[in-house]
Amino acid sequence: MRKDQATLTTAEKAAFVNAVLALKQAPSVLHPEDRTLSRYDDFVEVHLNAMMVMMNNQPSWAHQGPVFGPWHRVLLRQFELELQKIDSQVEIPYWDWTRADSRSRTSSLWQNNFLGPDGRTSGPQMGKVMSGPFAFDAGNWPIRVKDQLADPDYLVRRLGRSADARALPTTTAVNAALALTPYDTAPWEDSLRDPNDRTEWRGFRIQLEIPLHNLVHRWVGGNMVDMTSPNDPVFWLHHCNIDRLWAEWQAMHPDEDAYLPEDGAPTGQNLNEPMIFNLPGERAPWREQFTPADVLDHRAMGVRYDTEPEERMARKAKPARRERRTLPMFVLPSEIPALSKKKPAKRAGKSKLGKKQSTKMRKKQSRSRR
Ligand code: CU1
Ligand code: CU1
Repeated sequence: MRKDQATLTTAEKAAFVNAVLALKQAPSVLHPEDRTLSRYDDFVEVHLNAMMVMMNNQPSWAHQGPVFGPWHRVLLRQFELELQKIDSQVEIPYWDWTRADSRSRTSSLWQNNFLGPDGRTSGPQMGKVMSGPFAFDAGNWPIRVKDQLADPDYLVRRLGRSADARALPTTTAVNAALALTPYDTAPWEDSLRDPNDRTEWRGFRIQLEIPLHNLVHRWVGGNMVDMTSPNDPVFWLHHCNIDRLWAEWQAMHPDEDAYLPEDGAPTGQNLNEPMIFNLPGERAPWREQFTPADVLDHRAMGVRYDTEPEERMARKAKPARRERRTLPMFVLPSEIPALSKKKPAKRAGKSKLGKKQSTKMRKKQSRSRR
């Protein structure tokens, strides 16, 4: 089950970090001939390619259109499956940036036992992350896939220091987005929308991607504002939260189409068309193909969030803590009914009829839960 990063134990944090570091050592599938590139770098490259097409005035495979939700859901799940090949217990935690304890540049997320801190705030190599597992100088996190060849080899962060992103999105903003329907609206490409026509910008996906998701990329800054943003491992925790919010929206609006459109969107963005993860003729990052329709039910993909009603219910159903009773000192078996041979006295109200009724009620309850 995917959990809130703020609730992870030290051991869970270490397991996640270690799996990520191991993936940065694993051989690349996209470029098996290049020993400097890793399986982790494959994911960075896929994201870079998905954004790069926009430079040629073509729709992104993943952004500024309806496919934003399902495309990142696939990327996230494929990444998680890679981590689980290394450590089967690891799941991607989500970063709920609306939580009071998760909104500052000194939150537990940014400590050296997790993702490491903000970058340098002055001097040469501004923004360079100097400590933690992903600091360049620690030796395990060279940046290999870059937007520009001249970009630094080290991880860069500027937490909350960009003038246009001083604060992370609020609960109010999240709730406002979650209330919006439908999932997305025509013309299905943000670049084709009239910037002055509000009715063209009212879908949930637009509000999720632009004010919420984009603001978080900007707040982190550095590598997170590049096309190669997955170079900062916080990318996965951020997108895990975005994915969780999409799932929450689906649960809140069961009568809405979980995804739109069926057709009329750019190639790879229609409900039953395979999404795009590589250029034609180039190596695919994984064998399977996925349409948006394939990934609308995250639970069918093996993904659970600790905030889902089903998971909350399962936790509640666990036996409650027992009330402590006072036992005599040096208690003897005869003083404990379960240990004595005497049959326990029948208690009032536990007649056969009562039992039947309660079973019936339980059945009814479990049925309505589905
Ligand atoms: Cu993205
Ligand atoms: Cu993103």
